[in-house]
Amino acid sequence: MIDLHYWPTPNGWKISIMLEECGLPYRLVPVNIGKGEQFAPDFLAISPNNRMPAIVDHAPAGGGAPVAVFESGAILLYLAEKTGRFLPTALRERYQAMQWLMWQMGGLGPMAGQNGHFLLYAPEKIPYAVERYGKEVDRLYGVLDAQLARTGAYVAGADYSVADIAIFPWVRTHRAQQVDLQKFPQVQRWYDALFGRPAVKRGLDLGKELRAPALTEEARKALFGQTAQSVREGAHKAS
Ligand SMILES: N[C@@H](CCC(=O)N[C@@H](CS)C(=O)NCC(=O)O)C(=O)O
Repeated sequence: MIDLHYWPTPNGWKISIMLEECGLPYRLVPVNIGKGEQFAPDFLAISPNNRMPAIVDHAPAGGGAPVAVFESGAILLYLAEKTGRFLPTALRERYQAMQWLMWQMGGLGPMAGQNGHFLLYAPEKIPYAVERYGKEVDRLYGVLDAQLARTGAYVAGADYSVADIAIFPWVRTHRAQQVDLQKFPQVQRWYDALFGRPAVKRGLDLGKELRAPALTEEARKALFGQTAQSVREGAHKAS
């Protein structure tokens, strides 16, 4: 059995989608990041970066002690290796999938995260930040569109892979990011194809009842004022 430490956000969806795609049994352990539960000592022992998702595999390959993994990209690779699914074995295809997974982890995810922050959550509009991240997200969608035109199928080639599973949840937020998919026809084609997958739907639905309708003052404090001190205290005393 796998424990999935999770909250329904784009980074969380990557793993709920992967688990559903692989048909692996798992148990949901909610981490309410708006209430500061990412600083609970038990959670930090698994995920020292105080971010979800994280997993604990109680039945790892080869037996032995449970294996804990944090960082969604590492979790996707772990689950792909465990199941032999969604990561090609041939050298060239494998590194296509790897590099687009890293592109998501180092590019699209962080940039879209900042874009969303300055569009939706910043207490005042900061035009420079909105423009900076808006343009970068636009550029990244252009890169993705061109890649999908090259493959004519999935991000890393002919086969659906961990790269698609990592990228899709962030593209799911395109409206909030003020990205018009009509500008990116290949992304639109790919997005519609993935959205039609039952496992993707189940992954997106996991824990949707947990989502708060709006960002509360408590959540704002837990999420947006963190410093090294927050980590040292192991609690959301971030302000
Ligand atoms: N690079 C990390 C990012 C994870 C991440 O940013 N998770 C957010 C939710 S989408 C979180 O846990 N936020 C809690 C916080 O900011 O304290 C990954 O891909 O796993």
